[in-house]
This record gives sequence, C-alpha cells and structure tokens, in this order.
Amino acid sequence: MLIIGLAIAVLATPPSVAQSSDNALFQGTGTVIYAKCVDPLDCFYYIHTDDNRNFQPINLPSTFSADSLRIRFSANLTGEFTIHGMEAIVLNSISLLGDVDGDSKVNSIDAYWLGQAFGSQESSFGWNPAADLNFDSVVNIEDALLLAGNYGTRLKQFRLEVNLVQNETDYDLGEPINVALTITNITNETASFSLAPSWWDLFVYNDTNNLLYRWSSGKIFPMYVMFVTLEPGMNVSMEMTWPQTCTAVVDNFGTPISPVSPGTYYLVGFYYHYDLYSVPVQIKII
Ligand SMILES: [Ca+2]
Ligand SMILES: [Ca+2]
Repeated sequence: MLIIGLAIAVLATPPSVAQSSDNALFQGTGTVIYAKCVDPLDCFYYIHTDDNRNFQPINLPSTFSADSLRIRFSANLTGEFTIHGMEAIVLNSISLLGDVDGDSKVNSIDAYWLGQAFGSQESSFGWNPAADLNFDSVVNIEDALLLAGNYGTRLKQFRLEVNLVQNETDYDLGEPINVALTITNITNETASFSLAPSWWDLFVYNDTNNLLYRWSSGKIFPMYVMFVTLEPGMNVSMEMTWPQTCTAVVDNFGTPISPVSPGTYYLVGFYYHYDLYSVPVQIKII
C-alpha cells in the first residue's frame, strides 16, 4: 500500500519541545512521519517535532504508526543513534494532540475539558496538565489552536486494510456472485483485534450509485466474537455471496428498484468495527 506523506501546517508557533533540567527527559508536540524507502523493510516511522527536530522512537506503538498523525509526547533520549541516523528516544507517553481525556479521539469533550482549564496555570485553580497541550505551564489560546487543528481525529485501533477478492469480472444474469472480504494487517507488528459475524458486510451499488443490496440485511447472526491475531502482512478472509437480488425497495430518489438486469455494478466490502471500506470492485452482468 502506498502511503503518501502529507505536509502538515503547524498552527501558531508553540515551543513544542521543552528540555527538562536533567537534559534527558523531554516533552513536546509533533507529527509522526512515515519514511518511505525502496525496500519496505527499510521503511520506518519517526517524530518530527514542531520545533523542527527529528527523533526515532524505539517503542512507537502500532496504533500511532500512522503517517501525519499529530501527537503530544514525553520521552527520554537514549544518547544513541538509530541505523537511520536519527536520535533514538524511548517514549514515556504519547497521545493524539488535543486528546485531553485520553480516549483516542479529539472531539467536543476534549474542547470542554480544555475550556474548563482555560486561563489556568500550573498550581492555580482549575489547572489540568492534560489540557496544557504544548507543555508551557499555562492553558491558553495556543493550546486551543492545537486542539482545533487536530479536531475530529481518532486513533485507529489497528492499521488494517479491507479488500474484496472475486474470481471473475463478468457474470451471467442470475449467477450467484461470490466474493471474499479480506482484512489484512498492514503494519510491521502483530495485530490482535475482535471479529464477529455481524461485523462485516457487502454492499452492491448500480452504475447510478444506488445501493441495491446489503448482504447483512435480514440475516440473523450467531452471537459470538472471535479474537484474531495476525502477523504482519497476513489476513483473514470471509466469504459472502450476492445472489443478484435486491434488498433495497427504492433507490436514493424514492424510485422503486426493478430486478437486477445486465449492466455494471460495484461491490464494496465493509468492516463495521473500525469503519473500514474496501475499494469498490467493478463487475459486469451480461
Ligand atoms: Ca478525547
Ligand atoms: Ca499551554
């Protein structure tokens, strides 16, 4: 999978990295960057701080291994350099920038908590160190701007990719269309996650983008949850069939849907638990 590096506009001019007196522990704000390379095994993540320094954490959690992720962190310098020539650090803490309550989402609740602490200073009434996003010992407009700049971000619990695989592109009218939905671990670390039979789905759209069929519609699913562990690059696969029927009665415009006829259709796989869609797959019914 191609990951495209994005330039992130840095809001305001935060001090971002504050050295402590022992010169080893430091804390700041920055962006996780994915360093692309020819050999995928040589690719790595590093932190570009908001005051333009680069560090490579030796313990970046897989949940934070995402390009362009805005973060707040504290770390210790190891005094050593990585094979990529960067200063190696050990993270003590890392969170999404603006995630004041630590629930892996930056939303109105965080804005509320920052508002409650607004104007406070260290040791004053209402002080909340988690709301001091840039570690300058005061909660003010700079922290609010940092939160606003990352508003709406949430941490994917794991980096998974969903794809649909089918054998053919042309089908006869009425011929059942079998597809496999695969969930692939695209990180370089082992990923464990939950999977339940009602958590995956298949959508079928016609060439005017009307949803005709939803695989889960009307189905009753067994009530169990599997615990899945995937090594890097490995996937799990679920079979689904579109019998060329419609589950929708009317289209997006309220027009009754007629039976499936020859034409072009698009299949989309979905994994509910992490809101992951596959790339649409085009098929023809002839
Ligand atoms: Ca939050
Ligand atoms: Ca601050």
